[in-house]
Amino acid sequence: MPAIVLVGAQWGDEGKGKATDLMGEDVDYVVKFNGGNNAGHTVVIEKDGKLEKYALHLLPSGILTPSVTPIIGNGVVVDLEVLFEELDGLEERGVDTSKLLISANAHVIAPYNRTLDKVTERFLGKRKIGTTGRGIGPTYADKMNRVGIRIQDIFDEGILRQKVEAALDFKNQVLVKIYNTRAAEVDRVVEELLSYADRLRPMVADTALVLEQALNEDKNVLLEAGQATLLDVDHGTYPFVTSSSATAGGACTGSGIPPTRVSRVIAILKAYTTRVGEGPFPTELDDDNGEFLRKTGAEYGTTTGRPRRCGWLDVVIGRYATRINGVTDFVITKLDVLTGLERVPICVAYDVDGVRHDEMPVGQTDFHHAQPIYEEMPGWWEDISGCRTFEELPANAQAYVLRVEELIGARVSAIGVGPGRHEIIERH
Ligand code: 2SA
Ligand code: GDP
Ligand code: MG
Repeated sequence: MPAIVLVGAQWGDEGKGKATDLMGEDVDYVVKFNGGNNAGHTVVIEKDGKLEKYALHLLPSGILTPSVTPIIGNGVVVDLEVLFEELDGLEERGVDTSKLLISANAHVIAPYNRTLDKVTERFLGKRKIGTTGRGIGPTYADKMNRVGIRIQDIFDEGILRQKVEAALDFKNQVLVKIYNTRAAEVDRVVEELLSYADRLRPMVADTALVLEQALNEDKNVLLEAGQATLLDVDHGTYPFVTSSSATAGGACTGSGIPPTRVSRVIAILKAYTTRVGEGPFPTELDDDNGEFLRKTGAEYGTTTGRPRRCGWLDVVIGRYATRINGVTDFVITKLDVLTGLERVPICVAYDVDGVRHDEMPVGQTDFHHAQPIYEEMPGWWEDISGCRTFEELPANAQAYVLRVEELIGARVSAIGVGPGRHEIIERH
């Protein structure tokens, strides 16, 4: 059985967690392949007639489904303190987390990289990226610089010490001389990381091999992205991006599954657009409509609680996501949030200094200047949260989805009409 990849089409928070959780019922393995605890996936589950909300940061959303084996792939950066906090939190709520596997090659977010992330942002001032401050960027920088600490290093004190020394050699000069903060002490860092070794050991595996064997046994594997297409370090709005590969290509490098094994790429597209942190956002709304989307859609960061910037749907981005990820089908989420609007604008192209662009501009400067060109669709007022078939949706909501489908150039296989696990319309 081939693998399925699930990615975000915009700037994140499209509802990937809910989509993964829903698919969890049909898959055997859910693999997180990029990012770390900068991600925030909210999953709402009905348990004994009550709605229960789970906010996951580092762990794959599939951990909430008992039959799933959740995997943290080699492309992920792991904050060990957060890992065990999150596992303890879930165990306390009765979730069995014993099946979790972690790649021996995943990198560890060392405490000094959390510090560096925060002080660098402060140092950048107006030029900051608006990171989540979790140490993600500095940890990926260490990985590329070949001074990173990997999960497997935690089990060899001698190697760990050498690596921490190598990493801190230069960093401490930066911390002290440039950022005017305290130096990190090798002994302290080593001691902290070693303290996790015993609990970590049984979870660590050659996860690429585990997945190869699973695929050979016809198991279903879902590769779940953190962040999204426009936050991808190569294909996003650089430098206002995260530091990992959040697009479909990253699913292979971040898990060790070869491209020939992937048969389907699902992209999650929110019915409007949000962004957290700095960077260009052509359809951003600084008016009552923006406030309406933020309030109705509860658009606040799952990890940091930051209010998300909100704007209308941008299908130039949708088309770009289709192309970069090779999307086979889209899940449109939060269609219910658009209920009650007189007209629903869709950005179909950009005006860049008087020139029309139907595709993402080649240069980032042009993207910063892009003015949205809108097409307006008639709105609907009916509560759609109870709809379970496409035909039950009001005619104007159906027309909106069909127009988006036409504009993004890929099939819409499901539509989210509420946060709950089963508030979804599947189209066959
Ligand atoms: P980082 O911390 O180095 O990855 O930040 C770099 C940029 O990536 C953005 N980013 C995100 N954008 C949306 N959602 C994210 N996850 C959380 C959530 C965010 C939160 O799901 O709500 O709670 O604030 C996420 N993670 C990273 C970030 O805003 C920077 O623009
Ligand atoms: P992720 O990072 O892509 O997993 O998304 P987040 O969990 O950060 O943000 C998506 C939010 O939207 C969560 O609070 C979900 O519970 C919620 N959500 C997901 N799908 C829907 C939907 O169809 N309708 C509504 N109203 N909320 C949804
Ligand atoms: Mg999120």
